[in-house]
Amino acid sequence: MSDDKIFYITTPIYYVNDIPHIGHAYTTIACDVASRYKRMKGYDVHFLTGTDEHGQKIQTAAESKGKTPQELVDEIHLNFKKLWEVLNISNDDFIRTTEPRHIKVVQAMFKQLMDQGDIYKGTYTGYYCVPDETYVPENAMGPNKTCPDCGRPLTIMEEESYFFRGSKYVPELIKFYEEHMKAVMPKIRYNEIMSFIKGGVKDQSVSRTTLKWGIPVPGDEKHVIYVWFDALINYAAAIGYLDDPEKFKRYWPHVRHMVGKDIIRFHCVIWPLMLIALGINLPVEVMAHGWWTYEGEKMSKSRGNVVDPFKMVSEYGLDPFRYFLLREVPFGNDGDFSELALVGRINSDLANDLGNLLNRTLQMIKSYRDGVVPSCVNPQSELSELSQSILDRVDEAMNNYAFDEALKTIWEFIGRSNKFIDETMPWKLAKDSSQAERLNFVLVNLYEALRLSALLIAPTMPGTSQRIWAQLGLTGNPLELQLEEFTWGEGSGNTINKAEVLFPRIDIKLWKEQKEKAKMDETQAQEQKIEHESEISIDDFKTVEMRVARVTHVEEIPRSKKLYKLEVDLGYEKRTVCSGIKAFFTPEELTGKTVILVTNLKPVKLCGVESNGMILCASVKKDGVSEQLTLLTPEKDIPLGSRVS
Ligand code: ME8
Repeated sequence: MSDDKIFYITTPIYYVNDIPHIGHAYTTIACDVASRYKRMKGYDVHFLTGTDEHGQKIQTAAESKGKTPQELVDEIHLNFKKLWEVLNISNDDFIRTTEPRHIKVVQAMFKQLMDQGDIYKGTYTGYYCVPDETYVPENAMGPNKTCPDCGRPLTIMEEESYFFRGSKYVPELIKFYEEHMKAVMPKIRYNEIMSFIKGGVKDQSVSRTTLKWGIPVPGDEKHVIYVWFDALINYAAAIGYLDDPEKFKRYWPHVRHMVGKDIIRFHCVIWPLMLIALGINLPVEVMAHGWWTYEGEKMSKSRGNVVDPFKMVSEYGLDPFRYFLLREVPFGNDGDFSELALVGRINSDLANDLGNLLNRTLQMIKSYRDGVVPSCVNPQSELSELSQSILDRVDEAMNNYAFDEALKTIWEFIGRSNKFIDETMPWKLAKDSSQAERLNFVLVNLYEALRLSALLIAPTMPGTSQRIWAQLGLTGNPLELQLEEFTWGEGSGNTINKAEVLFPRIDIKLWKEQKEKAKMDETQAQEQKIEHESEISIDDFKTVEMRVARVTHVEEIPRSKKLYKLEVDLGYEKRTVCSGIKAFFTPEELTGKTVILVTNLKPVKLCGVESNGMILCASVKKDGVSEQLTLLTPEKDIPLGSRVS
């Protein structure tokens, strides 16, 4: 295999302080499609993804969940692994920045830069965005000293810090970009980066003393390495920068980073400056994609409109979701995610164009030729001719990460093939025995068009490609074949399998009704959730006396379906209370439980029993009736009668 046929592609490594969302899915699917395509073009592909597990955000998220950062990352990184499984991602490796193989490379690189004088100690003062973990230059701040990216208020920070002398290498970086105009794509991002660099790049602060959760600076454990310095190195660490120089030598010269447009400065300025300083050559390409909004609005957790890829896949199927993400928006542009647009594409592109071509062709081969693909004297046609230029155009588009163009081109071929059926009218040919050869020719061409379409869609829709392949009566996995080896006409003699519907059409009217109903149910649920009581003062609250008590005895009340009669011990006195929790506990389960009792409620008579207090429970109610219920109990042992406040 020639050296040119090596393709090393990386996704950003994702922060594990959050659940995976459509942005993560998008980059990773794009890398997956590029990788699968290159494999089908005979490349030695290495596809890396992973998780970014250090830094303030993780530390804060762990604290808020009452876990150690390590516990949190061990748990949450699995969400990403699970998503890649669900999305059928063919990554060759998954790196976590908490792995020793990563940590040791980060420390080695830091040390090398320190030893050669490119990392030095200083003091840093600046406006800092805590959630984004980045200092914001004064000229880039938003109104009222807010973060230009997330809009949250900035904090002034001063700390001792190590600095990376990146400024020294700026002229070299400018020269590199002048000579490599495609090293940052698309063009708009290249221009953005060039003007940013030419505006001046300061030395970067690359350590923190304000947090603990990070990789220690070698020889100065008071500092941890800044999370971006740490994270970027994953790309080199994963392919054996220290441990496997052969592997590193093989893949590194061919590395391509795929990222969102928001993180290009890290990838196209800081990272290359680090690499120049370390004496490592620069990435071949950094490809930046745009951002998704949802139905016209910015996605955010507070709006509750973040698209959940797991949900999309379970509602619409995996391949339609993958297809939609790459077909809908030119890669590099921002895009709007709309479920209606997704449904539209399922019905038109997938069910109608692709599904019909397959169905009609298989039906005809079955009816007219007993399910066996006939032979014909010369299978060359306008379709076979078109197929050549389609392959070339798809290749060009894929080399430019123009996934939408590649798919449009494939669908042009599918559309042309459907038209070929209408023009040649095989149903007429079948009625005239003198047209048998012509009919063979038509059927062979349609079969070949499908065989090629299945191969071409395989990187984007691996499962669908495999299903078409099986229906065409072909064995093996189209993804393991080489596009170059495809020869028009080789399918003659194959026996097809039963035709099955690839993508059932979605009834838009019904779909809209169901969506409306689901929305109403959700709104109702929300409304139920936010039924608040009116505001009270702390003094009002203090009038409620609550104490720790133990349930010592439980009896049924013959006249009541809901109530138990409970004896409770407050340490200083015993009481009888009635509680409507019969549906949730047996008397045995309750006896011995430590509970919280409201002790100054006016006594009431319930089903003939006087109740002297109320046991606190948390419950989920529907239409006023508890569906789930749990007792509140103290977290640790504490004497009976202790006051709750
Ligand atoms: O930035 N549409 O991780 P991350 C499209 N750990 N893409 C989106 C998006 C949206 N609405 N929202 C986010 C990090 N993204 C760092 C990377 S790499 C050495 C370290 C994209 O989990 C965003 O553009 O915050 C970015 O490429 C990716 O999700 C990861 O974001």
